[in-house]
Amino acid sequence: MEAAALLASGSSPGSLALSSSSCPFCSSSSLLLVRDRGSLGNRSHYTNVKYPRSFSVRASCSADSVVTLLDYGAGNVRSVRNAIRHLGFDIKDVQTPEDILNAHRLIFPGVGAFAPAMEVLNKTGMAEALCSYIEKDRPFLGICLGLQLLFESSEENGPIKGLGLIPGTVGRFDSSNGFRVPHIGWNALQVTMDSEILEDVGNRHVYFVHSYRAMPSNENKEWVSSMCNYGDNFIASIRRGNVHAVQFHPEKSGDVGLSVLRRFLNPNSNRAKKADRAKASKLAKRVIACLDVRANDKGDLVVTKGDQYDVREQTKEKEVRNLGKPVELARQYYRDGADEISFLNITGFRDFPLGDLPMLQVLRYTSENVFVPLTVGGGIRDFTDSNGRHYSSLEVASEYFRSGADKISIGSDAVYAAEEYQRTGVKSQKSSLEQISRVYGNQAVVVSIDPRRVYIKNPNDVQFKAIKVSNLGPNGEEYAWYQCTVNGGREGRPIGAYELAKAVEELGAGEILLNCIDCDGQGKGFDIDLVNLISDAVSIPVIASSGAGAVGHFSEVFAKTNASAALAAGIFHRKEVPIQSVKEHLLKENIEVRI
Ligand code: 1PR
Repeated sequence: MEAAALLASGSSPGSLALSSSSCPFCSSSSLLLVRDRGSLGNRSHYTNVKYPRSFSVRASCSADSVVTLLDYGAGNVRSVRNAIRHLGFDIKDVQTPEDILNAHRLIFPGVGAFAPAMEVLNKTGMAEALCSYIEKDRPFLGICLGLQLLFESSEENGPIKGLGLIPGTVGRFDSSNGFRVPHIGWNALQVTMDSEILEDVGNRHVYFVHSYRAMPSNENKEWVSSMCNYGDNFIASIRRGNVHAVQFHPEKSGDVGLSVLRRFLNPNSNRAKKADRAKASKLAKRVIACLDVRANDKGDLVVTKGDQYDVREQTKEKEVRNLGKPVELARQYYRDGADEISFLNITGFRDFPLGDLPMLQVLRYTSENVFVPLTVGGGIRDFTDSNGRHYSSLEVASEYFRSGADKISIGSDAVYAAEEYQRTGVKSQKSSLEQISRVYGNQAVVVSIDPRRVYIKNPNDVQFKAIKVSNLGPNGEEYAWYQCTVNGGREGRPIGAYELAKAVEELGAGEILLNCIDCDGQGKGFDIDLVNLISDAVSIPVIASSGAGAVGHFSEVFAKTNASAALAAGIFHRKEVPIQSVKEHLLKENIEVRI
């Protein structure tokens, strides 16, 4: 019952938590229904927070404008709620099985892992109500795990019996053939059956994030409305009458995803189809905009950007560089076509992130109308405040998730966890990385690595993995190893980026954000040697970061390495290169991207 204990200590206001491994949006939440323990201790923190009007559900509304949401207590369905409200609908939460039976339309964004979800549904009588609702052909939309649960069984920690409405099983992706698991990113659908809700998808990508998938068979072919290919064909959506379910996340698939939701919520909506330039055929390479955020000397939260991690102006005053307001920039990048947005709270290592309400507010406001995945990092670790109150890293992460993050990114604390794992050879199960990935699923946990190049003459001079580098060192050195750092590059640690990447994959990381202090802010291109070293070492997706200065740097990193995504900051903030130009360049170079 480790997870239970964990959840009991890690839950926070109004949330329930469950052990998860299949879906990060579908994050958190417990079968144990841990409710409103006021985990922040100091609720008064929240009393002054003004939520925007759109967060409140209107009290009186007609049945036509109400959507019933089956959120069986799991953490982050905030994005689904935001998307529904953005489309002008009100939400009624399911409290009892009768609420399901009485729904006019029901959305089920399945949350967490298959087994605990089924346990909740069975214990609460919701399973029976769901089956009855669906068998009556009432309007239903399942999302991600909400699709998988309709099948007979899942191999996720199983076999575990599902609702059994659709013949077939749910199994894990096979990573042995070189496909990175989890399947994270924008992929293409092959539509196999008319389905109104998919009408605007056309040749465009939609966002997936999962390690398990339902397999097509002769027995379920009458249900399947689209497939997706990732190593093999899996079921991307089902449809029978008024019953729909999608494996992808419409609430995170930009405007095309919103149109899927809109068509489900309002089947009569007939929107003029936009000219479709897209030719989605496979998993796209992602272009990510990164916002390094910190308080400036006046105490305002600003987006900043350094040269090799130095974010202060080269003037007498040495002020923190101010490149804009986080929420505004994030919205801008969403409109410009960013596939994902990352916020890094770069002083999180010394400040307590839950004391940093502006950062949580940034997430809340951003997630209201930015419908692509949001990652947040900085300061995710255990913390004891000045009153002696202990906060677990899981509480910190939970607060980020609840505020709108889809993934959290761990920097310094992952380095300490990897060092300990290397030293002892034992997974302590206690590190922030292990705890958060156990509860929220590894798809929700990114490890951000901040390595610095250390040139050496001979690869045998160090105990770390060293490689021959493309550009010689200052004294003609042909080799280098990449030393990991913590606290924003301030302290070098006795572990290499290669060793760290392998260790954090084993400890439960779902993705690696690979920075490079030498290249950061230099605009001379990504460190191709480093990206190859790390992306060949692990089977989880790697995001190349640091050094983008021109569109050609993006095509170079995708052509020469196995990176799944490329992240940039400075060129976007300084408006040197719009995201759209990066995408158009990549398309010209025959690199598939989402447009
Ligand atoms: O250690 O868990 O508190 O996390 C701190 C996080 O903040 C880490 O992800 C770390 O990378 C980040 N960070 C800490 N200090 C700085 C700094 O700049 N002084 N920013 C910092 C790191 C790196 C990138 C950047 C790219 C692209 N920023 O994310 O955006 O290098 O830049 P470019 O395209 O302009 O070259 P913890």
